[in-house]
Amino acid sequence: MIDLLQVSQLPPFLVERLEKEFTLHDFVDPADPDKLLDEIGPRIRGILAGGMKGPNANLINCLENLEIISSFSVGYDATDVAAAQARDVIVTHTPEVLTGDVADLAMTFILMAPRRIGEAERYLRSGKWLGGRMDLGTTVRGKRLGILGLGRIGKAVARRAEVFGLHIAYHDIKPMGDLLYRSYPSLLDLANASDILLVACEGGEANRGLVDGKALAALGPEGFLVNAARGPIIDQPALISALRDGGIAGAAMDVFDGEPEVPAELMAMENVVLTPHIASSTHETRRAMADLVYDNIRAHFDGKPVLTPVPPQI
Ligand code: 8YV
Repeated sequence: MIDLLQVSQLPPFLVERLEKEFTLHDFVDPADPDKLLDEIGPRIRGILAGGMKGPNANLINCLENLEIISSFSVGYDATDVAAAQARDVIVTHTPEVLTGDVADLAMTFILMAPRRIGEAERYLRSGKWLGGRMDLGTTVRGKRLGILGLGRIGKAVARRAEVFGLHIAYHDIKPMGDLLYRSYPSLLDLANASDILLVACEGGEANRGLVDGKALAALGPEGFLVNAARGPIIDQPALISALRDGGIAGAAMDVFDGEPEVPAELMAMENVVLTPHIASSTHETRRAMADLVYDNIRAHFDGKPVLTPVPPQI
């Protein structure tokens, strides 16, 4: 059987399916990684990765017979794709199948933060309602939604937001062709012209800290920030300051810099919605992602083209 290295947690149903046809080696948290690699490294022909944990250049380059990395995620910033592709190692991911669920969560956030839904639930549960009505929220309809990164997920959120009567604009480094949405040449221009700023761009080093203190200041004291992409895209200390000092009105986030650790300051704030990276976490989507991870691996080792390769990065 072909040997695969599993570097990230995967759903049990995917592991079980793969184990019927491949030998899987658990490398999620190895006690002695060097010893294990000495033993099995030369046999490894594939890596199973995830959105938050993938192989770095060192690991990729020490596996001389590596042919493919299949990531259980649409985002591939955790894998050193450039290092893999430089060695002609194929990298695959799971686009499309999770777009709907991720967009649904982002749209939920766009409603939740201005309407103060998380805070309202805490208000009721803690018995505060008995002491009087909660403060007012903000209407979402008619507000300006700025989308940073108009890819598959950004577009899917835009379609949902149209139905809720939001005015949509975006900033993207890629030309988008003819769209009905207004394009802004920079994030600052977009943030200036937005009531709600949705982060929907790729993660990775190039975008680390992209949403910085200046962008948050441009969003302004009545603005809301929504992030269901990657935590490090936002300068987290700058966000905490802006939320604390009234620089922005509120935020809703599914991802964090350094997750699963979430800063205590954020946890203590009322004007934030926080979820534990659940955007794609539905039975249906996780099954579809697992099928795609399997299908990519199977296709490759059957000598067929993979279904969803990561585009060339170099
Ligand atoms: C997953 C993700 O939670 O697809 C992505 O990029 O971040 C999420 O769908 C993650 O990949 C699980 O490993």
